[in-house]
Amino acid sequence: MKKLFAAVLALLVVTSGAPAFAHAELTGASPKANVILKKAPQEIRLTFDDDLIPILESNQIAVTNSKNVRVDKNDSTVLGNQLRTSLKKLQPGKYQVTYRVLSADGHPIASKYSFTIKK
Ligand SMILES: [Cu+2]
Repeated sequence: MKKLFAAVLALLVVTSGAPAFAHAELTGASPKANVILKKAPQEIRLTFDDDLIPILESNQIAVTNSKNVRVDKNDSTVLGNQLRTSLKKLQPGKYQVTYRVLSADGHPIASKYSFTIKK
């Protein structure tokens, strides 16, 4: 009986120590990473495999041009597992998308990618 109790206790410790959920991963992006576009996009839309936690400004997309000037409208909004932001009128060139989100398991995730608008 003592042995069984110890085994149950050990199991509880192991399961509670492991994360209940894996953190959100990017499953889709519009525009996609490294694409060369003919037309300027009007927004950035990122999709994750899990919902984001919309607390204050924990979920943000920033888009910058080759001179490191922000070209997004700084209006990032969360809708379930999606994060979107509007863009100003973009000229041909290379742009960098930087994002930071708070996934459902409480972990912040940050990454970046770029896309190009053809002349
Ligand atoms: Cu996580």
